[in-house]
Amino acid sequence: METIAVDTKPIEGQKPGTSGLRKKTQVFMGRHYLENYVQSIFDGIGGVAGKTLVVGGDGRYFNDRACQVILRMAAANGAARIIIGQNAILSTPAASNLIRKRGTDGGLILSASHNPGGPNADFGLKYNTPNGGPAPENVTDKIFAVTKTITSYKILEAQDIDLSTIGTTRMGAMEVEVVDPVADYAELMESLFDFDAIAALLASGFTLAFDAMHAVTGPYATAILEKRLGAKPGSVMNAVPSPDFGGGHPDPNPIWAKPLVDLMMGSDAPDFGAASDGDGDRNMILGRGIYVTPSDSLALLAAHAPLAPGYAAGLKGVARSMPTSGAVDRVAEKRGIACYETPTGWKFFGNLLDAGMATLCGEESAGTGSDHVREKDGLWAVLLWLNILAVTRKPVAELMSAHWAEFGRNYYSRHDYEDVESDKANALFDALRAALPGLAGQSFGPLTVATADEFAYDDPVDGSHSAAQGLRIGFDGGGRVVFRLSGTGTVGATLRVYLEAVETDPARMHQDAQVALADIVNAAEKIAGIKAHTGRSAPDVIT
Ligand code: VG1
Ligand code: CO
Repeated sequence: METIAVDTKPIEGQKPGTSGLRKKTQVFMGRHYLENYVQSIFDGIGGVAGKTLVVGGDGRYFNDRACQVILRMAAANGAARIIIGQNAILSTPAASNLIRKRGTDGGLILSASHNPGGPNADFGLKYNTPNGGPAPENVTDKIFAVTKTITSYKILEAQDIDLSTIGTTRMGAMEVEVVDPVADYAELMESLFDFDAIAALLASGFTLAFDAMHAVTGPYATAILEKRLGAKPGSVMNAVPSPDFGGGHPDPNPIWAKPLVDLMMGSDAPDFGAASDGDGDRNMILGRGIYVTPSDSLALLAAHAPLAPGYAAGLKGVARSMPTSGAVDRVAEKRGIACYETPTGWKFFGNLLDAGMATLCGEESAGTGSDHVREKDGLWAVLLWLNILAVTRKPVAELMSAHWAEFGRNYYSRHDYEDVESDKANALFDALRAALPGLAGQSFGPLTVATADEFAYDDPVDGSHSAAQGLRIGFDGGGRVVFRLSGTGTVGATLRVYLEAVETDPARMHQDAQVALADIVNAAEKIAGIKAHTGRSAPDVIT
């Protein structure tokens, strides 16, 4: 086997966005593109000679081919060992766990998460650092810099490795260890939750439906929920991962997981419903007849987490991304624990978790997690919910009502405008940014602006500064609208409008969210001129 250096040119790179690099699959499959990006990662982290890396992905189209390329390049670059999931499969939280448990020099995760998969859909790749978390900006900046100057990459001339058989083989001088993708993760879950209590709940006739959305959590959920905890066979739906996720978007929200939502709202609804995304790091939670918003889920989990053995000592603190509702803030306030507000993207939670300042973290986009790994974790959230349900033996709807009665309710919704022409989206932001200083005190319908600013974050641990993280406008009474551009899309710009209204009157806590948010929606339109700028009359996706 011979290492060859291939001459190449800088790639039409992209500053890694919210989470790694996402591009059309055809771009990643294009001549030298994947290779250039992998070499840029290796060079950006100071080389991989003598290092051990975890590698795996969500099973989408090109996942297997890309992993073989990564193996040959890691070998050519002198890596000592690669730990890879069987058939190149690892959910994002399982990869994070392996990096931590095995003390590796980080890992490469192949996924475009909730983006669709297939030859004409999306692909993605990201590097996670030795703490198991997505690389922070100082690392992604270095990788990005290499993409602009790269002139060659190294690759071993070798045949594909058999990734279907568990065990250790070699590629050149590099060891390749193929591991069961589920085993270590399942063991971690069992160390955090009272599996006996959950099994007893399920044995008592409690029913659940878990929609794996044809994505990576299928094997994990089947092994843990059905085989280990005794949920009825078939409780896990769409359990076999497919390269194009059955043609859908593996995005666990009421739009893309509509069949599950319909089931949970119907007369035959099981007691509990959940769904997960492409790479297994996000979750949607439902009870019979109720959809729990991700922000509410985070707040409820924060309030009840000590019921689970892994959190019995209480929470050191909680953290949420800025656009996530303030529901968890009030739990933190009442419990007397710290609450941090970070920019969107899990990488910003890493330092807080490493420093022991926060135990639970969450995002409005259905990401919830804790200090057990350094990624958000869909199945973990489901198991924590089940642990809480097993202890309280109360229906989801009753738990939520009691939560709102105690803490107040934050009505919440996100309106997405997808594939907007970038110049139009930028024009909207430029105009809105310019208007921000004059907004305070102005009224829009019944709402008066209290504060208006552009969110920036100073990391309390390493002092790093992240600017331009979203435009936010707060109204008297606690309502809020946030405008942000997505960092994970692959075509045009996605405008996200985050809407929130606070309700403390128990008589008004059971309205439809879109109705409760109507004044905020109207104010958002008046303030930003979304229709005039984008030409759109309504959002593409409402969650
Ligand atoms: C979206 C979500 C964000 C999440 C990110 C990655 O980012 O809003 O909360 O962290 O996806 O999630 P953006 O920039 O498009 O708003 V995942 O499950 O793709 O790893
Ligand atoms: Co994801």
